[in-house]
Amino acid sequence: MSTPDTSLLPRDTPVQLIDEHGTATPDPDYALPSAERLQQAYASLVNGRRINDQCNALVRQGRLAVYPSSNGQEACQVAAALALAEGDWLFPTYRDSVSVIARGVAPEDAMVLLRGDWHSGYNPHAFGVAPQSTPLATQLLHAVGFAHAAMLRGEPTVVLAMCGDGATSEGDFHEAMNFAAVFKLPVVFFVQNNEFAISVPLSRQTAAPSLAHKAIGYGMPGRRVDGNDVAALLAVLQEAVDRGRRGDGPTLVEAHTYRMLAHTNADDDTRYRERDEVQAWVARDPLSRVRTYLRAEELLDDAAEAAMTEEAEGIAAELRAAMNADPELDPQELFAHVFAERPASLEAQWELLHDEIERTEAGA
Ligand SMILES: Cc1ncc(C[n+]2csc(CCOP(=O)(O)OP(=O)(O)O)c2C)c(N)n1
Repeated sequence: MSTPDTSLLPRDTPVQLIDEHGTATPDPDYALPSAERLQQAYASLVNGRRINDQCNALVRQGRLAVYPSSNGQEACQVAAALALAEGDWLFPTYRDSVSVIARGVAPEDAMVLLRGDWHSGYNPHAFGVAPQSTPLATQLLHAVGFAHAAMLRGEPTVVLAMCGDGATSEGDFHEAMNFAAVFKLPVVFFVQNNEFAISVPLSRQTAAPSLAHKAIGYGMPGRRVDGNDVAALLAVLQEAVDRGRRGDGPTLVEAHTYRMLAHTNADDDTRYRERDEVQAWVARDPLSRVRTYLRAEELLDDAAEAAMTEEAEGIAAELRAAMNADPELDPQELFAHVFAERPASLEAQWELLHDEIERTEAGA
C-alpha cells in the first residue's frame, strides 16, 4: 500500500475565474483563457441558450417528443465541446444536445433522437461525437473502451465523457473510472452536478464530501469547478484534456451547476423544489457573468452582440423550419438493425405491423 497522493484531492471550493458579478478572480493554478477564447465561448453560449429556448417551444408544439433542456448549464455544454481538439471524441447524454451542436453537428440532426425518429441523426465518426446516451452511465464504459482502443492503436485521441450527478451512483460509473485509472486512459469524466436526478437531490445521491472526492479512490485527480463560469470550465477541462493527451491518465471533473427547468417536459419540478431556490440561481446565470466581464473589458460591443443574436436567431429559424416539416419514416425500420436473425416473437410483431400498413394503404 502506498501513501495517498493528496494532490489527487479536489479543492474545498470549486475553481472560479469570473464571479457572479462578472469580475475576474485570479487563481494561482489556472490562467484566465484568452480574450479570443472567451469571445468564442460567449458566442457559443448565446447560440446554446437560443437552441434550448427553441427546443422547449418545439416540444410544446408537439414537434419534439421530449427535450431535456440544459438551460442554466450552457457553460458546461460549451466548454466541453471547446476543450476538445479535432479528432477527439465526446460521449454525451440526452441532456447534452448543446454540446453536440457546439461540436459541429447540425441542430436538426441532433434533434432526430429527441423527435423519436431514429437513434441518432448524425454520423458519429464525422464529428467525433458518440450518439447521445439515454441509459445512465453506459456511455462512460463506451468512452473508456473507445479510449483504450485508441491508446492501443497509438492514436492521440482524448475522450470526454459527460454524465449527471445521478449517474455517478450507477455501477457503470465505478467500472469506467476504475478501468480508466488502472490503464491510464486518456479520458475526462465530466460530471455536471446540477443538484438533481429528476426529483432526487444530491444529498440522496452521495455521502461523499463532493463527487470529485471519489476520484482519489480510483487513483485519479478530482477537480471541482464552478459550472456556471465558462472561463473556469475552459481552464479546468483543458488541463484535464492536456493531461490525458500527455499519457498521464484520466481526470474526474465535477462542475457545480443547476438545472433551471424541469427534468424534461414530462416532469413538474414545482413538486420537489422551492421557487426561491430556482430564483437564487438566476443571479448565477452562465451567460450574464461572462457578458458583463467582456463588456467591462471592452471585448464585446453592440455590433458584436447584434451579430451573435442574428446568428442565434438564424439557427433557431432553421431548426423550426426543419422540425415543422413532417418526416417520412418507414415504421418497418423499427425492426431493422436489431437482430441479424429476427426471433419468432419479433417476426410476429413485424407481421402485425405489416398487415396494418397494408390495410391502411388499401383503405387510403
Ligand atoms: C440506467 C438507467 N436508470 C434509470 C433511468 C431513468 N432516468 C432517466 S434520467 C434520470 C435521472 C438522471 O439524473 P442525472 O444523472 O443527475 O442527470 P440529469 O438528468 O440531471 O442531467 C433517471 C433516473 C435511465 N435513463 N437509465
